[in-house]
Amino acid sequence: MNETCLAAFRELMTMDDVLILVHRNPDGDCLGTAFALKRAFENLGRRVCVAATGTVDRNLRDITDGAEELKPKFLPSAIVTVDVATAQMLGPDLACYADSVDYNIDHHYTNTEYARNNIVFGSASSAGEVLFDLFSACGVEIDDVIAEKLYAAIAFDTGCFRYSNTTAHTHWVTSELMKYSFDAPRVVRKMFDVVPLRQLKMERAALDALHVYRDGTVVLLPISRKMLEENGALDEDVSGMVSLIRRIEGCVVCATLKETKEGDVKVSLRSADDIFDVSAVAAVFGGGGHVKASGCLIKSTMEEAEARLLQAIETRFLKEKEIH
Ligand SMILES: [Mn+2]
Repeated sequence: MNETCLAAFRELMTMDDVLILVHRNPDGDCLGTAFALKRAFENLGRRVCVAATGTVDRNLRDITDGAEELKPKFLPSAIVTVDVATAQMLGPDLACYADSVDYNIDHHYTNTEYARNNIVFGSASSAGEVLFDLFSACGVEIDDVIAEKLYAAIAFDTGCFRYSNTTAHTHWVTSELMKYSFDAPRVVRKMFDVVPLRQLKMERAALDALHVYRDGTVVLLPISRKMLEENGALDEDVSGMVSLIRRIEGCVVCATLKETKEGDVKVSLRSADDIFDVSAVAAVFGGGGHVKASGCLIKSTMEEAEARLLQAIETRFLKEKEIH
């Protein structure tokens, strides 16, 4: 943590009427981090609110204290983003704030530093881990509620401490958080394990439609609106499906291609290990993320999106061959 970042964070913690923004289609990390920061401001008697484009998935609503929609509630005097790599990631509902972000707290090494103050630590597992370090360094008091939200954030982005972004420091932070009083197994179970029956049925249908390429090293899963409708599934039911296909033996790169309500294709990319950088593939389509987990939006039909994605993956394979 360098002094410039700490000074910026200390300045943020003096603010009132704070608007905390997260990325579109919010995940457990951005929500856990945002609601931990919100609680810290509330403990100081400040007015604060969290806003997002899109709805909160059912399995993340414990973090948002039940809220399904997060809308700005007042004219802010300070705007802070958490876990937002680029201003575009704010999505259409929050695009009006894109040029006026005061503080940007993040852990994506692809962060474009679009704010007045950029507090970015690319080596951290999660935005939650960054916020814990900032709270500790600046003496912001942590309570049981903050500890639970930060735990949720870190557990989410590390896939319950299984991904390679989990470091010794991540475990140390988690160990500090677990000294507080909250039900950690429940947090994890709510986020990862509990699913409605329709989701399992949807998964069965999706697995029947897998597309396997390059001797099983590339696995693509197209999810059409028709497939969702036939199984009575919601968009949120398929948001974690890319992790399911990533488990397939021999798979190096995998992706889900989900047809959106608007008719575009939302792509979630994963690689099984560090030898393939999926963020480079996502970047071809204006997306981004991490080496092993990235996403992008392709404005085309499903068939065309799959063909273009496959081409980009092929090109990247050749590039990776040069590197390794
Ligand atoms: Mn994150």
